[in-house]
Amino acid sequence: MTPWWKGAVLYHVYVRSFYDSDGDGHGDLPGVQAKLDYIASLGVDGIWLSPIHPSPNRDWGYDIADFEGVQADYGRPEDFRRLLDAAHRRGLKVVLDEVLSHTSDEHPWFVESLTGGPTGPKADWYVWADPKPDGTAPNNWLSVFGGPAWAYQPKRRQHYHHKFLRQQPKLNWRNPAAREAALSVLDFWLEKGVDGFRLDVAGTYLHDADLTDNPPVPVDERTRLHWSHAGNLQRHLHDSNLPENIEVLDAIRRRVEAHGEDRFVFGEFSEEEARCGAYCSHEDGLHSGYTFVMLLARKLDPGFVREHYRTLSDYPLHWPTISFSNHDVPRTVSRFGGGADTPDLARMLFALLVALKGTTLVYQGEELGLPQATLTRDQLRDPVGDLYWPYDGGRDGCRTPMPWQPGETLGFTTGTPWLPPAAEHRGLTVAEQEKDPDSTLAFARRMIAFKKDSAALRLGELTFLDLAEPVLAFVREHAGERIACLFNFSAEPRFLDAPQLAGAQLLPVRAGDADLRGGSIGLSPHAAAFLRLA
Ligand code: TEU
Repeated sequence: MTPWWKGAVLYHVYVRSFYDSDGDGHGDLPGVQAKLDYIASLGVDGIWLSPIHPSPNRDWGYDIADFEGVQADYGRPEDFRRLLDAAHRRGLKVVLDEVLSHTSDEHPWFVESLTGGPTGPKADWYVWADPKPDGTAPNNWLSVFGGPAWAYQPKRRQHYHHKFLRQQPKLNWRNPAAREAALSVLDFWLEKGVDGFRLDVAGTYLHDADLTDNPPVPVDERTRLHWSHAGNLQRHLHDSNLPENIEVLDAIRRRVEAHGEDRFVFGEFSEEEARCGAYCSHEDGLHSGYTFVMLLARKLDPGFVREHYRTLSDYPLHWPTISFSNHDVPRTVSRFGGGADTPDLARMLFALLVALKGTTLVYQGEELGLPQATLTRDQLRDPVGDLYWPYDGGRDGCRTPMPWQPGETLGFTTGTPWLPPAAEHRGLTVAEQEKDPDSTLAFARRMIAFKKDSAALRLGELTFLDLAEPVLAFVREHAGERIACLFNFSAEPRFLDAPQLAGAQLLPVRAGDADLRGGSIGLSPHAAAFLRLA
């Protein structure tokens, strides 16, 4: 039987900014529950919740101090139970974000590892190393968030490794007891009935035991990288993305499947598609995964999408997860040069996201075609922006509150919002778009329903068609159903020869206009069109 997650659409809820049920200015679990009918109305198969556990919030929940608890800001454990039941009643799966590569420095494991000294019972639960003889850090590894990936602790006269903030010490997955403790977090939540996990930075569980230096990134490659901070000045070859990391992913998958074949586990990986392909195949590793390749793209380029799938096709058993937008990167419409006034672009990007082969991740607000929010220096809450402004504005511009209805806080809270509702989102609220059958929201619903109804779109193989660029075209095919998917990446109308489409039937689901005449087709600017092939 085909597992539910193959070709499913998951809605990514960034809890802190979704809906505030009690007026304290940030989103919470009862807030998510209050909006479940809206989520279900999109036609999605489930939700992925950003981390819900207690956290000192140095990195907004990605620094966890108690893996089995619920962040007090978000509610009580009963609130999670209610949300889970309410989601299940609506047929929605619930996937948790687990951050098992590192913990908060306030996690009792780390406190014990630090204070118990080099011989204590948890001494090796984190990656501790002596300074070099000259007193400097053990090697040249850099943190993704800038600066050295090592912090010196006088208590142990040693450094500990942190791939992100120094308040996010790396857990030592080479230590069997630490590994078992991390794996049992999965048991705990699966026993509570969750349907699966999104694993944060799943390529980073294992580090090179010899602590080999990382090589620098060649200068010409740096321009390709979106993040300007120091972590991207070297290739993370030895602190992460090790081939043997698959052995940990395998153990995770087995652990998850022990609770039922219907549980789903997918990972977040860095830019390396090939590694992601190797880490997640239907035989080994995780069920699925996604990289930052589509998330960092800034140019609408058919060649780019082709190349992404070409690399993945080296791993025929790999089932991709497709994500264009999340809480870490600028919102899609803005990244590709548009804004609130380019709904055509927003709809085409949404259509492409849903039509590509894989499990689809929709980030809250993507269905509304939201552009990136502009914030001032004093409004920033993300440590990355705070540290690197103005070179890197951080990630707050994609984390502003979900716009529900017109009004000062856009219906997000009755209190003072933790991040300002975006001026750019006025006029794009859920309430306003609900009234308009031509809105981006209405289109998003049609597009998801189309995927649900079409086995080709959900499960089909993807084959690119040779049409003149900048039109991207591919066929999705499954069990005799063949759907051609066409996307005009240009802001100009395009007329092209398309003998492959002669006799095809143009389907009513469409963004913009399409006109099929014999062996040629016309597409309006940023149109997305679908055709049933004989
Ligand atoms: O993000 C992974 C991450 O490392 C990204 O910062 C990525 O490397 C970069 O954008 C690509 O250049 C995850 C979470 O999604 C993020 O919110 C956390 O801050 C991070 O892990 C640490 O837990």
